[in-house]
Amino acid sequence: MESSFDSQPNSTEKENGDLFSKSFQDIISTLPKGNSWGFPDHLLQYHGFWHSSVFLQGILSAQQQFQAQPADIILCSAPKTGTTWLKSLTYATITRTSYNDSTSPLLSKMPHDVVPFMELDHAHFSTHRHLGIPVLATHMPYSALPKSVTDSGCKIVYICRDPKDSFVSLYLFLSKYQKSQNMQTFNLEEAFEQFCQGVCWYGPYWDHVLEFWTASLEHPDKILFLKYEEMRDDTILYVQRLAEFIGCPFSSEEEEKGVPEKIVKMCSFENLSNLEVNKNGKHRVGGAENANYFRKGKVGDWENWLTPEMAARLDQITMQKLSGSGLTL
Ligand code: PAP
Repeated sequence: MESSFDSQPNSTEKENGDLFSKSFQDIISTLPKGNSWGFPDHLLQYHGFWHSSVFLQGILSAQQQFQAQPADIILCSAPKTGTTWLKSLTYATITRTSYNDSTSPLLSKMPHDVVPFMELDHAHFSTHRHLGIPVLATHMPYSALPKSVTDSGCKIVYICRDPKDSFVSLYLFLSKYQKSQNMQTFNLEEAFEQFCQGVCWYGPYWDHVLEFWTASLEHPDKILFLKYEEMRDDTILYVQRLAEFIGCPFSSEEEEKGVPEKIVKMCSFENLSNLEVNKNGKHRVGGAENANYFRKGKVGDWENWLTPEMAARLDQITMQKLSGSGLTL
């Protein structure tokens, strides 16, 4: 299957890109700056959410140029909430008539390399849609999604996770990356403080979750809202729901043959994290090691990193922020 990652801009796209860069510089110079957890560039606050300048540029560009199609499926999430897993499950589900659990591209490619990331892969050259499959992913908040996504009525799948585990996962991912680049790592307590204040990539975390939660209540036929912990508990059930939601339910013959079980097994943490590509490969964007996207895959690993006081503080913020929403995390 062809991917669009190699796409090069044509000259008009390049000119548009140069003009865009100029107006982007004008915009970012006016934005509030926030702590960047030890990285050289400040996070920037745009319409209530914090972003690195690279991702913000991708967001603004996607808002201007990305044309969603009604058949698109957009996988949405805040960072470190189960994106890699959701990508693999959706990809395996949607391609199951072309591949099986011994021929799937997921066996030789990292999930991030089979499902493009809107902010980076499609923001600038959104006309290049040689995807083969209509699945894309983004970390954008609901309110930042390109208008064509909501207008086209395409399906959105959102995954969220206990903020304690998301924070720990994010902190350890970034520290590992910083070490690999010989950068000084950021202190856990300081990062925790920033996270609590909402200053983290695509944060405040709770606002990200709440926007999608509210939208999913308003448009249950268009937005499927998933929780990492519930999916860990009964992955087969949720893969069946996912398949139905995206319009390719498993037939009774497939169920009898155990197709959902095979997909779940292929996409399990144990299986994916032991594949050569995910053990020793590097992620195409920024050269992060693929292994860094597969750390533990457990529910409740925060217990090994946060003090009871830190956990209580995050729980308290979560309760306050989600109060009255009908959502618990
Ligand atoms: P991203 O935002 O950078 O794409 P994302 O995939 O959302 O990251 O989150 C990574 C977390 O998902 C890691 O959690 P941990 O740090 O607590 O271990 C990672 O281990 C976990 N993960 C990756 N693949 C799977 C999988 N197949 N099943 C369950 N969890 C997974």
